[in-house]
Amino acid sequence: MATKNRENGMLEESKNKIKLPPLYKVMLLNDDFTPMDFVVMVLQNFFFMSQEKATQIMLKIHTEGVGICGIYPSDIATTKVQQVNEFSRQNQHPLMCVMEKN
Ligand code: NFA
Repeated sequence: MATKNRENGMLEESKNKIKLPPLYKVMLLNDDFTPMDFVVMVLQNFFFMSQEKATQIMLKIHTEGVGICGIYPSDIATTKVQQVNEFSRQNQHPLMCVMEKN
């Protein structure tokens, strides 16, 4: 609610509101060539998933075409996408990591 500041009469619309940063979904896309084990390794090493969780998400991507790896602020999401894509290219796999506003 807009209230008036006692000292200077300014409106204090946002004084007590906590501003949350915009969040981005970081996702992996399915392809026909990247080995399943490599995707599981990426999910464990870059997104800190257990073997079980990583396998579950990898199979979801494999069957549905896309899966969410995590949800992060812009700078962290951007870094994850760059690191995963660079790692995939270094290993000659076409795996694609993308981000999308949540
Ligand atoms: N579809 C890939 C295969 O059959 C596995 C895969 C899963 C690739 C998830 C990319 C993402 N080898």
